[in-house]
Amino acid sequence: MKVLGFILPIVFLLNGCTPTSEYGDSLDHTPDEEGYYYQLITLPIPEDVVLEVGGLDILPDGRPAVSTRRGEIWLVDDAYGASPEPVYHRFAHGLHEPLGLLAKDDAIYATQRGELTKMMDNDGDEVADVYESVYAWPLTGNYHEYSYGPLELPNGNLFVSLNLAWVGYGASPAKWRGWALEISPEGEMTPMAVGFRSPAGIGITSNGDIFYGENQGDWIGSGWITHIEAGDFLGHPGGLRWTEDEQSPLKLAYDDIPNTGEPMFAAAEEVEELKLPTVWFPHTIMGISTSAIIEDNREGDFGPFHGQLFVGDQGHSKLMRVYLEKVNDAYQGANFPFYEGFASGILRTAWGTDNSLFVGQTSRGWDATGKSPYALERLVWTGKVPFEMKEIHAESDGFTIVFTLPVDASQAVDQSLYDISSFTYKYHNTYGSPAIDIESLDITGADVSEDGLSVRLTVDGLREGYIHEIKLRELQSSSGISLLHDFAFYTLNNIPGSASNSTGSSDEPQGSNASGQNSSQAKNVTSMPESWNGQADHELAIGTVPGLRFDEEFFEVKTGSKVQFTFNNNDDMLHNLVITVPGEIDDVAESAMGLGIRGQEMNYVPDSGSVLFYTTLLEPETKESIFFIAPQEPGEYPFVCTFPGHAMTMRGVLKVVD
Ligand SMILES: [Cu+2]
Repeated sequence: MKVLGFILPIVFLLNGCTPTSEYGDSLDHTPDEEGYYYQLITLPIPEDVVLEVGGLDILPDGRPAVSTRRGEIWLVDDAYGASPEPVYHRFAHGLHEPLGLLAKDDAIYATQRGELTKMMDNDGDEVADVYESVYAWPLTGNYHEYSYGPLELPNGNLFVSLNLAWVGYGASPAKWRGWALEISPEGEMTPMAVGFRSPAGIGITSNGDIFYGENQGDWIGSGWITHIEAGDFLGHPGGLRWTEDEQSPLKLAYDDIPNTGEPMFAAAEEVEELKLPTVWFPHTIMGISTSAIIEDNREGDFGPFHGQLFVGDQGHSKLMRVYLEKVNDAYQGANFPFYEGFASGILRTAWGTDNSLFVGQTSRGWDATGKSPYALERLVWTGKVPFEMKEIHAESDGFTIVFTLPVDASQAVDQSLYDISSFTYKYHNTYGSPAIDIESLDITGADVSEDGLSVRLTVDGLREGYIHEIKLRELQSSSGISLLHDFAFYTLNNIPGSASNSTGSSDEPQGSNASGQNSSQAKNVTSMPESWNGQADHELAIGTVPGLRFDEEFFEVKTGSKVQFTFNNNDDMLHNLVITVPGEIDDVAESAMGLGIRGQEMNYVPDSGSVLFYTTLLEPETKESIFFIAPQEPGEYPFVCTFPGHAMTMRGVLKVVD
């Protein structure tokens, strides 16, 4: 067995240089190139080894173990150093396209198409003697029935993910296609989650959180990574045919999934089990085929991104970087370009014992920008810190961008430096989706922190559920280095604070209304105007009763009188109360529905001249009083709750009389 420590000094001696400059190739690059910060080293592969990498892990002694699409497992000696001359040693063969590999407890596990297999070398010759079936699942022979894993879970069980078959669309002709399975070392299987299309990239963080990468296809508008939890439905309904099995953790049917082309977040409002992507990878911009996911747990020895994820792309032969944060108890975050120019299509990554990143590649069956048919490479940090957007944090009214180096504050305060727009994708059974519903946002502020490491952007028009593209122009660090990558995408599943925004505070925008009849009156005045001298002419009170109804459906007030109208939401769901122009109640309710994702932030009150007065959207067990002058025109003014689904029953009449 080769010991790493004996190899490196020889290399240094030959090169006549110090360890820090061993990877001296960054001198061939300028600071505006990725290669200045990270050096890519290609490991030679002998002609008689077809190393179409399907699985990759690092043995405790530091050697990479590689499974190949042709069914072999190779152990690689002498894989380190700046100019490695690796020696390949075949550990196993005859496997059925093993697309994942795990070294654990003196054994090597691999996921074949139809089986999780444990291999052991009992006689010490580093060739597998025992091939043990841990758990097997059926196959039909469809070419697209790829199987991935295993990951080791914190409880010691193993996690595998199974592609759908492809029959012109994603389908699950054999059991558990489109599912993730948890398998104990003793071979006990528990189906964990469903909704996968092509979950080739899976990774687990040091917290034990599992993420998978999805590829554009039917139901999948663009690539993404998603945090998987037991019982999730991840988005492709092909695997739902097996939810009737008694082991299934959820009961959801294909026909429960709306195939309307509405965005996924809209579908998720109907389908509780539907898990939204944690971070979208916009097609062609952030790759075209999401693959390997690995956490940077290198404590700074791979650069300034500890705790973030690196995500591979097979078709574009590149790595992206992901910053995650939790908002409303769910992960979301931003992705950034990281490094491109790998030799072939990236499928697998693993940390070397020297904190370099091994990258296993193949482009068979799926063309890649890297033109080698297969490759094994290492990415090594040169010790130089690139000027990058390191993190993006969502705020209630914008974003905070954290940089790796202090910014030039005189530039960074210029709002015109930033462009933000938001968009989403269609969720439907056709292949992929264009970006839809694209809107630019107005930047209203750019404040630089005292240390220069972050910029707080305030914007108008954040849209919950949407992907937000954040572009910068010409920004330099305080030391004059240009940004290495000047764009990122933030997946804004939740706007911080949005869950509590709707409780009835009185700081709603006031007075911007287009109602001809009451153009001088604000529509949501929640404290008594001073001119009333503490006295309303009418004090109306309303609550709710079961069956989606108000507890009073008729009130009478005098024209031009001072009205205090108190809505006590004593129900267990959200409601509002909207007073409308006669004859317009149905139009107002319909416009409220049309607000889509923006509805809640707008209290489901459309910006319409037909709305006279309204309460905000009230949480259960909260109340709000609104104050207004009754119309001068006698008539029957309907009121209604415009929360989606309530307008047909939650309505009443405010009669205005002379
Ligand atoms: Cu309601």
